[in-house]
Amino acid sequence: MLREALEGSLCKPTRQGGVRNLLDRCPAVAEVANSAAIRSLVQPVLGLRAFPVRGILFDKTPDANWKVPWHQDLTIAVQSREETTGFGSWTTKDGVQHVQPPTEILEGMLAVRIHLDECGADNGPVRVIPGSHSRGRLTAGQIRSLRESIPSKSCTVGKGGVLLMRPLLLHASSAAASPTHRRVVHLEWASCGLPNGLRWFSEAGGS
Ligand SMILES: O=C(O)CCC(=O)C(=O)O
Repeated sequence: MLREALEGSLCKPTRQGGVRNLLDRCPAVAEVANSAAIRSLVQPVLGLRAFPVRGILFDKTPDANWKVPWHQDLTIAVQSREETTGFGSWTTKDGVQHVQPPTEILEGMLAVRIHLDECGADNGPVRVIPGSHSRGRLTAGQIRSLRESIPSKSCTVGKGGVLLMRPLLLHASSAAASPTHRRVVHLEWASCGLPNGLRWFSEAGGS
């Protein structure tokens, strides 16, 4: 169902290899995000009140065989810009306001990555530094020293498999050695509302 829905025009990956705001653009993705199967993976980690807040489709193809350097996911999507203590680095992506929230909000989040295609060693899998998510927001120097001291793990996942990861987990990914399609529906979940009138951009349950 998800694969067919993503062939629809609003959900089709662009040449940059992805689609943002999937929870709003693609009802089938919102349905899967809210399904009992996905909730049963999220709730043991974030609790019963967790709700999905963002969906992104990532793909790697011969035309868009991208790579990303080591980083933590520090940005959330919100409905509008409300200057708030602890929130900074405001940006707009695809017309949607994004911001870096305080670390505690990121610590209460989880990403569920649903793999629509096989993602083996040659398909540009995500590589992670195990345990790095428990060290808060990292400086460039801390990222360098963690990379030197902890061996990375490559997260290969079979077709239909799901990978759970904390946004603060240090991660990177290489271009695919054999690019075909490597579609991943990346769903972010939160466990709390935002302060000062800020609202999650996709509000399938939160405020
Ligand atoms: O899917 C990938 O290869 C990388 C995704 C990523 O870097 C991210 O979610 O921040």
